Amino acid sequence: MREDVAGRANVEDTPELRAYYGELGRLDAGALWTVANTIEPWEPKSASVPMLWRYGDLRAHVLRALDLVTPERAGRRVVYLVNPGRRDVAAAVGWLYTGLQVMNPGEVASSHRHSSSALRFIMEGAGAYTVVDGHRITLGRNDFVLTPNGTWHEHGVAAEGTTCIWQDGLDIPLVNAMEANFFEVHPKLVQDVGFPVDDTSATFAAPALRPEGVAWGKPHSPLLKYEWGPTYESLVRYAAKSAGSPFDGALMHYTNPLTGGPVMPTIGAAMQLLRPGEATRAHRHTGCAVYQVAKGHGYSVIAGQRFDWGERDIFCVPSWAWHEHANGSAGEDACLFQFNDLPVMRSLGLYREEALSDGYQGV
Ligand code: 1HN
Repeated sequence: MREDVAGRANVEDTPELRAYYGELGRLDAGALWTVANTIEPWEPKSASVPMLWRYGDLRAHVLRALDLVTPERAGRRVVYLVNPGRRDVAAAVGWLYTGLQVMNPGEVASSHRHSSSALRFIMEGAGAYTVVDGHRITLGRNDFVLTPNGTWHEHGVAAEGTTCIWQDGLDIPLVNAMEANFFEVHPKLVQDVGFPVDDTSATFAAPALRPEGVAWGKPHSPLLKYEWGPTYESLVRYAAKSAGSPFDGALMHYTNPLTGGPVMPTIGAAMQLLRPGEATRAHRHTGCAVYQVAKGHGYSVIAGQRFDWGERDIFCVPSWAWHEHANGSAGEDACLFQFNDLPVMRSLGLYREEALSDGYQGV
């Protein structure tokens, strides 16, 4: 504590002051100097703690929900992940929510829309699909799909598919904190599909090509699905020709193809590739992220704590926590998917980043 610094509160405790604080409290008021050092920390102090959720621990429990509840009764058949420091707001880290949703072939959850933005990252199974504002999107392993705020959406698994598990990511805690959340159920329960299947991919996923005559005024990406195949291929090509980032290896942000900006106004996402044996240097920044291991195994050091991860494990990095990542294999690359609140940090002018001078943290 540096309470004796000029400009920081440093007031003695006296019976007279204590009585004064009591009087202010009865008027629903308070003396700023009693809280100033707490509400104005020297630097961000995340209430979230670094966490790793092992898929091996969670998977059987996620599958058990299939027998316990129907999507109709549960609304969403989801096991959500809780940060011990953020239980009160149901966040996995910061103001971000995440959960694992499971569905059997032939099941569909009813259509709805809400003010929070959402995404899915497909973990296992075949035949999953999402319908977003009349666009039906087919989904495979490691595909990433958007359900931007305000869009009607529902998810299901085709009758000829297999049991599917995917990760949901939402900014629900953020939108609730902003007291701006609305939720509506679609009048039809399942919306009509109004476009050819996967039309947004055919229109907007061509590499560095922009279709003629497209008018798009919405704040989110018009491309709703980012497939694993081309994403991985792009990362491999990039990693072969560029050193990438000293802190992240070969990392590429998923973007709105029309603007180059983030996929949604409040949630950004990226996939990074760590080359065989690669260990990145430590940095920290404002903004937090939820990661899922899309490929390989390795470890991350987060705020001085080592977390060993394997495929499908989920971990989080709180705001302003030092972090570095390492591929645990000398022969295979490792890939980390992440979603984050960086668009919020950047658009509000709150983004700040710092490298650790020693390069690597002690554990
Ligand atoms: C939601 O709409 C979905 O659409 C999943 O599948 C999880 C968690 C909180 C609020 C809305 C979905 C959600 C959610």
